[in-house]
Amino acid sequence: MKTPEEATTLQRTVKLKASFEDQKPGTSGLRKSICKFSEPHYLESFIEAIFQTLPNVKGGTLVLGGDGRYGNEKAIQTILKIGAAHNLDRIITTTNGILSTPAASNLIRNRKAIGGIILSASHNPGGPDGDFGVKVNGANGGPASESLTNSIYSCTKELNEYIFLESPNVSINAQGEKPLGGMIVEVIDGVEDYVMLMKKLFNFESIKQLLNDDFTLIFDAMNAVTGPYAHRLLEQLLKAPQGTVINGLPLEDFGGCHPDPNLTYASGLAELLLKKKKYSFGAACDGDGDRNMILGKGCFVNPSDSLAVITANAHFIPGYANGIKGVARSMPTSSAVDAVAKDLGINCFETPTGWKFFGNLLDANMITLCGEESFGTGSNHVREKDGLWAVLCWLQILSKRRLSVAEIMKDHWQKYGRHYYSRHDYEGVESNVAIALFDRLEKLLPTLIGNQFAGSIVKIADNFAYTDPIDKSVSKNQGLRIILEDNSRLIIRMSGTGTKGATLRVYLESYVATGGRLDLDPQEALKPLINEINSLAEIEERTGMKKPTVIT
Ligand code: VG1
Ligand code: CO
Repeated sequence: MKTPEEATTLQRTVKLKASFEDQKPGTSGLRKSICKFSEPHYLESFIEAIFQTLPNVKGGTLVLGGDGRYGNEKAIQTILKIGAAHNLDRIITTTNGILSTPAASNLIRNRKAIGGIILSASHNPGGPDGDFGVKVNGANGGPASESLTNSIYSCTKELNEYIFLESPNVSINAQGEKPLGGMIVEVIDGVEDYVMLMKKLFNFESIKQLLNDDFTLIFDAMNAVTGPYAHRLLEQLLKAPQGTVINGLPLEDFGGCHPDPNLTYASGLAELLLKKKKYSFGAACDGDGDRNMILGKGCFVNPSDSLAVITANAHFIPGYANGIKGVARSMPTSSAVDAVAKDLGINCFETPTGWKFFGNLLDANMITLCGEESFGTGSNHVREKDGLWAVLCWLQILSKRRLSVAEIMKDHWQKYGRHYYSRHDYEGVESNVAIALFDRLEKLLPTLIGNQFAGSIVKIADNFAYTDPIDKSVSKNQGLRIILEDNSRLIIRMSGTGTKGATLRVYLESYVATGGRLDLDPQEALKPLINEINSLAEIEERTGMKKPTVIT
């Protein structure tokens, strides 16, 4: 390897100036097909824009890793060389570049880094035909704010060249410190710090006891990043039997699967718990480890309910035993947690979709727990949602309450009433079809107010806008909502993370108070809303799809 004096910083002229034009505003980073990322200078240009925009790059420390998908190590090498040319003091990466999103968030915070780059397209498929992504996190450990994201995007439009250090690759298959030009590449074990954090929050002894008793557990890492974390936490430290963690080796193509922990893409696990009723508890995480799905024997826990249950039972978890400051949920997430917050006498904030909107509330210590309907749950321990943390929350609650998951849910609904909830996703819709459907519906909204809708009357019909309580920034266009007098809610948004055509998401919620029917199938309970929105928005007519691609 060349010494700093010998190493040369090269400049390369960028030829793909306009290639980020179709970047969807609002996403904290870039998520595209691997094919797009393979275009010459594409990744390099985006990384250059990050280093030109992120504050304090010169002399700073950056955290870098990914979910192990196809292209992970190659991208790490590219970023190391561009980072060295930008005079970073240090890049902390992990052995073979494996680092989950919540673990990255923790490292950024622990090591006082200027931020991090996480190579992941989250729950999107990987491999040579799959997707790749670059997520940018700020110094608080959370996804880049909208303003930082927009500045990076603007920078890509102005770029004429990028710089990198000409040097051989740095070996990252073993821990240690290696110089790269004037920069240090520090390779660490990506699991260690995260495990230490979990030990601070949870009582491992009581979970161990639960697992020792008549309680069976299965965890599906979906061939993605959580494998090494789950092996260490569940099997080595909590002494769950070997084999508890399935699909525990991160694979470049996730074994050809779609690493999205929901009833469609984790159907094997769902079948084991829901149909075969084989285990007391089952869980899965997504590609980069920030999402979670919780299952009990014969019982699927809706993510919105999961947030509500964790909030109502937080006092059983040592890390939260002193009480919680407040909670937040994304707008399309059901109001189940609102009912718990009301009971606890704490604030409940409603934010737009995307974890970045929780950042300011967490930093200001206004909330302790937060979550999204899209299988995301988390707390102030990091600034990302955290899949394995949610699994440990449930195990801790179960270890104290000694009820089954189904009994916990029943008990919860008996106390707070039930927020029946479902999300219908229409994937791969032609973009202009989706846009036309959306625009037409938006224009119709004002005419709905005061009128009959699915057996109730429309109270609010608008496009959700959010004013951040801390920095007062306004985020408009966050989803169409129709709220009825009986507190039913219907939301329609377009996905910002899909990479093929447009994905239309329809969120449905209706509330049944204690005393009403609490044991219905959600699709049955929501039938009137489903029918009404389908005909109002002309979903089948316009998309040609008879049913949604994914029903949660
Ligand atoms: C989806 C979810 C959203 C989540 C985002 C990132 O976004 O709906 O709740 O924050 O993915 O999750 P969209 O725009 O496709 O609906 V992940 O696991 O990529 O960090
Ligand atoms: Co994810």
